[in-house]
Amino acid sequence: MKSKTLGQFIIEKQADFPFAKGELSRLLRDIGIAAKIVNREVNKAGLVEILGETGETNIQGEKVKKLDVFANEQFIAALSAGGEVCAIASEENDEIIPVDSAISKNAKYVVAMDPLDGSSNIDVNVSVGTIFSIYRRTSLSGPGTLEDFMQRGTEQIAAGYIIYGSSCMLVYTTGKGVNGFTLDPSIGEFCLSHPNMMTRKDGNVYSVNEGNYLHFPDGVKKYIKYCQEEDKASSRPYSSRYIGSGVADIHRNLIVGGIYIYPTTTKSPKGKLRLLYECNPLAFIIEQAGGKATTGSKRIMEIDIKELHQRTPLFCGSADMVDKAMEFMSKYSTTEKV
Ligand code: AHM
Ligand code: MG
Repeated sequence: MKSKTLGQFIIEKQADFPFAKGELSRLLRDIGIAAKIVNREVNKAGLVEILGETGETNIQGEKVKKLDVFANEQFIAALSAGGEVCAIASEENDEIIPVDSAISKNAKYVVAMDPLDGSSNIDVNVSVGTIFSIYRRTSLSGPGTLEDFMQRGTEQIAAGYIIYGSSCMLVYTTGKGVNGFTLDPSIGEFCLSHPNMMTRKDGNVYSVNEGNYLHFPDGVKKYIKYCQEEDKASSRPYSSRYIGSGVADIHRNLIVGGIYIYPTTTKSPKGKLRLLYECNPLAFIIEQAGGKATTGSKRIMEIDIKELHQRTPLFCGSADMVDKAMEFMSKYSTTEKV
């Protein structure tokens, strides 16, 4: 028997929201459609020279777009045309994009996204991803405003990511567990392949860019050394795995157990990753899968947001591993709390 498609699953789950009129379902469906288009382009990237600089012309005489620009445009187009969104925030755009059209007049939601995460991997045939986060608008009507995005991660209505990997997967949560769908290219549908994803309480993979070691807070340095120590009882040394695409690293750790850390560095004293469209959605998913996501001292989803592109350090993954890393942070990096 064929497994459930994303569309079937979304319709079935609508019963979980007795007062909802189907807008969120339609919004998730719109995201699924844009994801398929982006996946198609990612798959043929090397063939059509889409990797060239923005502004060049390809063999069809079309303007060549960089993949991240292409992905941004696809998601904006799908979300604007769907009519459920009154504003979009994107890593690619300095300001929010208000959606002002007849069909979005009664839109209840805003979407924050990183349309193509893992930019250093785009040109080298390594997994990249899309991250999205959905909030209910706080403004009353008309196109959405910046204020609509100034909500804590705990207010997210849904969040998810798409990983363009050896297969394409869409993973999302609406706060009732995490479900993963794999794109079946033969029918062009996302099919439920990973129902009720739960991460391990403990793991033995750590993911951090150790090239920045000298610039890490002492707590992180000591934790990395702890990961490398020999200790049979706790299966150490742990394995180090770092792809450099946050979605891919976190997806792997979600499945096998592990910790992902992007701490502050002397170069990025506030961390590198963005709270609104990278850390909050990933944190929502990880928590829903039984894991933890913190700054090293505080829960990510409870951070007050003051700027659209606000950065934060991120420690996330298996709960016991995050607790241990936080223990090291509080012992050795008390002055570096964010
Ligand atoms: P990006 O949004 O510019 O792609 O930056 C986010 C990415 C994450 O996907 C990844 O985990 C991290 O940055 C890698 O950074 P670094 O190359 O500094 O290790
Ligand atoms: Mg990113």
